[in-house]
Amino acid sequence: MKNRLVIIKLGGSVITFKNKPLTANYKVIKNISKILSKQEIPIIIVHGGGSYGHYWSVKWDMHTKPQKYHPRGISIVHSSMSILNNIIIDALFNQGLNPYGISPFSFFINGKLNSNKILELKKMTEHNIIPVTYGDAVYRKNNNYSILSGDVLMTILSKALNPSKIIFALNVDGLYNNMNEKKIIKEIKFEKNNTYNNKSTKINLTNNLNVHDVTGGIKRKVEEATKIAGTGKDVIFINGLDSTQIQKALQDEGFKGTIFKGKKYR
Ligand code: IP8
Repeated sequence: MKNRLVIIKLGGSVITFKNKPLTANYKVIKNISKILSKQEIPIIIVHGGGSYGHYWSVKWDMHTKPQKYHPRGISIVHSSMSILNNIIIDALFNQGLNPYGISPFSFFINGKLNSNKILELKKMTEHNIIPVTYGDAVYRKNNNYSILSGDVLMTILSKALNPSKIIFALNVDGLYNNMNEKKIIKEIKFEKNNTYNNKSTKINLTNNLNVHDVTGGIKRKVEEATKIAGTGKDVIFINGLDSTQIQKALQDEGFKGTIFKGKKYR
């Protein structure tokens, strides 16, 4: 059977108002849920922390580096992420879908990725379930925790599950050549030396960085997209605030955005 699995990351700036602590963007979440309810394809969703997880991570000085963070911080970051996860689960469920929230805690054992557990996500989609996982404060080992970004999860899941499509829904239309012209770079090709060809365009990442983002904002997304494309798969960046772009990307209908071309397609 043809592999049709799609993995989609709903960015924190799409599903929450990044500058309003603990505020979800219910309208956008509903629009995206409606679009997803019309698809007849196996889907896994990953979502970011936005004004939930990032808000508390900053307050408790928690980062991506595994450390013995304060237990109050660990608890509140995780709890805020599970609240946000439930908001998304409810919206998907209300559109007739069968979402199943999963903390990435369950993907690790003895500080290492548990690949058998990750493979089960794909199995679940065969039974019409949509696994919905997310960036979180994750137990590593010896009581060290770290903030695991949903972007890193995208790389982990893409490598393990060989999806047919990988989409990052952002709060911008794609990668801009620079912040003055704001021209979308349509395609970025992999070079032999594992870098990207963007000679005619200079990707300006610094202007996109967000101070409330403990996991690295757009820079991290580009890094993860680069890693995934290095394994041969295309990665699509689109604007998730416009849910029709998600529809178009899912249906190959000429969406507006940036494609990182997978290495093998050159
Ligand atoms: O927004 C980070 O996930 P991201 C989640 O995908 C937390 O980087 C807990 C800050």
